[in-house]
Amino acid sequence: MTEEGNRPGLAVIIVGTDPASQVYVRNKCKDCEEIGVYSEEYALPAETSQDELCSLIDRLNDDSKISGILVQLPLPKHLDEKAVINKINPTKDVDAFHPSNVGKIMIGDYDFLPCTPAGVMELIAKSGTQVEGKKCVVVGRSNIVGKPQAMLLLHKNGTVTICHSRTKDLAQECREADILVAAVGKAKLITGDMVKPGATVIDVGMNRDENGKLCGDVDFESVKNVAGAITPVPGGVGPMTRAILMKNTVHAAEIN
Ligand code: L34
Repeated sequence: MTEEGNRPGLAVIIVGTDPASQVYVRNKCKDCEEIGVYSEEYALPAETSQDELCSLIDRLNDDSKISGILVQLPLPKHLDEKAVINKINPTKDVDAFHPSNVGKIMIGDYDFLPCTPAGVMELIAKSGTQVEGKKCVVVGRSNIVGKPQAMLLLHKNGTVTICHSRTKDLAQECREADILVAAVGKAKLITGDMVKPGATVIDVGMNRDENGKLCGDVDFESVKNVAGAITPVPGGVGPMTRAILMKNTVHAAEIN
């Protein structure tokens, strides 16, 4: 694509100095370098105003070097996340967070899939697990992971349950899952006694445990002996999320 004058380019915007977000953004830019994607990183101060952020997005929407635009979330509280996402040209929305892309995913007719849920589907497929007809339980209902995750599993003909903080008996719901996706953000919430023997367990969590160590929503030590397949944290869904981002960026260059 570069030789043909259509080198993919990604703009990554980070507002503020959250150390975890800084690591994720740095990794994304490194990934670009590794595969020959042009990248621009915008590290904006925490005090950045809505107008300043929106004018930057306007400028990137019009910049032909930039095929994908990613605004790292969460944003500082004074910024309106929805309005910011709405500003991104949907054909450059490599996160697939824009309402028009979310709607397209709902009807199964899309340009991009959101990076984390699509990465999870890839991990499930590569583990050799068929989704069709299986009981799939997604724990968590965020717009970024839980909801789109459930939709992608449904598209593959899974029978999908979404659990959340008001679910009556989480352990029982989880025990029925052939495929269990944990995306709540609570360290080691899912323990071995909550998992069906042989189940495929995907851990989307990115938490710190009591010793400050990176850990997922799944208690890996107790679940690994019960599950048929399990992803670790780190080294599981996170790197896969970044791989899908690269795929989406290349696709964005094709459609822009
Ligand atoms: N706009 N905001 C936007 N898009 C996204 O797709 C994200 N997300 C989530 C947070 N905010 C976002 C990410 O990129 C979470 N996330 C993400 C991506 C990659 C990794 C973690 C979170 C990752 O590479 N994790 C490494 C460990 C990194 C470390 O050492 O801290 C891993 O091996 O899991």
